[in-house]
Amino acid sequence: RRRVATLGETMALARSRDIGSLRHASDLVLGIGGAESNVAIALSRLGLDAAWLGRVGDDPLGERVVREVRAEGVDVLAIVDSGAPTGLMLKERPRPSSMRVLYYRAGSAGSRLSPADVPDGWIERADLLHLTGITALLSESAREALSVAIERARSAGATVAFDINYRSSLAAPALAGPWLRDLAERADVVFGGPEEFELLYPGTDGVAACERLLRSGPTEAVLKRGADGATTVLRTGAVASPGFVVDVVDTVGAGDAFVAGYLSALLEGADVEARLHRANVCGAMLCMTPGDWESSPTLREVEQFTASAGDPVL
Ligand code: KDG
Repeated sequence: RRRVATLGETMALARSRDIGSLRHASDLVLGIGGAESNVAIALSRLGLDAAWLGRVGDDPLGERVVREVRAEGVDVLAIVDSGAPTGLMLKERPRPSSMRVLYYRAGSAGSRLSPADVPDGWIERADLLHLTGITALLSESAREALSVAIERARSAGATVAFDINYRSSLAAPALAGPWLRDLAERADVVFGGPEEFELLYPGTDGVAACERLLRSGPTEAVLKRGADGATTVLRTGAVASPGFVVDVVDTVGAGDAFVAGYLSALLEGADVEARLHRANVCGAMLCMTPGDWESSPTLREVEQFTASAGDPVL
């Protein structure tokens, strides 16, 4: 089985069941979420060996993060940091169809990730290293950890995937743009929405920004357009694939499921069309329930969805 390694912050996640402001909500559901562990869980469900590394606080929420990710079959390397708490994310549902995310993560254990946290051999054993821009914006040491991880993966001959995953609440575009661009240019496969590729190369639109990126190192830029599907831009041209119409409950985490679908197919040696198809299925299925990773499908569920995807009620 192919192995994917990923590192980043996973937080406790409390989401409101009620519709309306958290000012009045009384019913919170506790879970966990983090872009990189969402991808690791999704990959594990799709039959790959997935490993996640991150810092958690020495507290019950940190224990919950570790338990939950491990329970999904992910090889977890958690560094317990007694000097800072596990980060927390709240999800508010202002209206039935909208979701608002609030972070309580400044100075969290997860943000204190550093290059020395990653043991010898941990990255070197992987066929693919997956990183996201969220971690890059958490702190200077976390950014440095990603930079060193890329260097190590490249010298071990592993493929490097990077999801730009820009969160404006973590850093302003003027700061984040150059940091994320530097990491993206050192990856092989880069994922992002049109605005995220434009953040790397201001003044260029989605596909043009992808083409610009491909001149700086990566061989594959995957443009995510949500329900409108996705396009992979290669040096030889672009391949587009349509999305699926589903009843959307919560889109948070759909990008991570999409990435996992794409990478799992890539590691199986599938062609670009098949990678995009599986990615779109995984992204669509993730939108159908409230959690950030819970409805990430297994291969069998991908097949079942594909078989019934023509059905407009899906
Ligand atoms: O991509 C989904 C993630 O954004 C979510 O699960 C939580 O990692 C997270 C973040 O930083 O927002």
